[in-house]
Amino acid sequence: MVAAVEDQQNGSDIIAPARSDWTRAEAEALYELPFSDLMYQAQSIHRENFDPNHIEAASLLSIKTGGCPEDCGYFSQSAHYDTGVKATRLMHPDVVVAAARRAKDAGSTRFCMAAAWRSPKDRDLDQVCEMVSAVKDLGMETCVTLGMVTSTQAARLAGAGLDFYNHNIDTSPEFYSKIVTTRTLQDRIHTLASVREAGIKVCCGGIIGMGERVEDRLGMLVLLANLPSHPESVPINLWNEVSGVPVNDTAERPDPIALVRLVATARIMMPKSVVRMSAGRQHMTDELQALCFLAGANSIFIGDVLLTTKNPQRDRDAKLLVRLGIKSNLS
Ligand code: SAM
Ligand code: DTB
Repeated sequence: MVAAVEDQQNGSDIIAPARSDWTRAEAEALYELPFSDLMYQAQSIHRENFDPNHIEAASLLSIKTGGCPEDCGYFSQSAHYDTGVKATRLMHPDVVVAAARRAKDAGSTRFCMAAAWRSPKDRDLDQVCEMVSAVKDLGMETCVTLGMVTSTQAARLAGAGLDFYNHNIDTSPEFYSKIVTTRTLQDRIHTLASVREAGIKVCCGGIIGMGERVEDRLGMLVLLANLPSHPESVPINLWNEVSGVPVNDTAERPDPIALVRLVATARIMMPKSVVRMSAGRQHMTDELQALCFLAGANSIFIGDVLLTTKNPQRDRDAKLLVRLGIKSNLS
């Protein structure tokens, strides 16, 4: 067993420096610890870095839906597949700001605006910058996901006051090309570097439940944890079913305990990152969510829909957080 992991398993001496030199073997050794040891370490590291009784509530809005030219085998908005999702134009900034205000009133502190683009056109970016500034003026943190951006575009978003850019690596380097065929993992990493260079915080994670192996899930965590800086936000999405896309043929709902192990491993490998239980929570029991929070997840999306798929009802989330004594802006 890897020495650092062995030290941690032996008990009290928890080490939590932010490292960027994780090996797959170390990630696997953590993941395979006896459940109780893994949870103890994850919870200890979580407490060193965060209030364990607080969860961030974020909201999502699809500001431009459907017709995406990219071929991502999981995506309801890809123009390559007939999923029944209707394509729309970019929303007017006033409509976006009204939605952000409702999200804030419902308890969200972060507002994420998503557009189904391969990359934004400059004239679209003007409108997105206007949205970012206006949402920021409401006192919310802002996040956008617009596909690939150049350094110049990232600098413009930073100038508008953007806090976070969401751009996921989605899965392991080995599994990536089985899911996404129109852009490489290197393209993704290039955009992440442009966003960083502009001084915007990075939101980067992936999906589980597409038919990948546990090794792929851990490979994804190793790639995230070995980026030049850890992403400030790490969304973990459980694949939400979409009919008409290829992932339907390979998808397999992960064992709930395997999900908790993955969250705990992410918490240990990226001690200061906010780990979000992103898509797929409507398939999770309250007990499973509670275990994920105990393992170190500390962010959720609230609201009845994500982009095109369902999310738990706000009331169910509010009740669960109250039952767990977790503070958020929901109740
Ligand atoms: N065009 C943007 C881009 O290139 O990043 C946005 C893509 S999508 C809205 C953002 C992320 O949501 C994806 O990278 C994927 O991780 C997640 N996602 C998309 N569809 C999903 C689904 N059906 N279930 C779970 N996660 C999903
Ligand atoms: C992320 O990692 N998850 C969010 C956000 N980034 C943009 C998107 C989830 C989408 C779930 C599928 C849908 O509703 O269409």
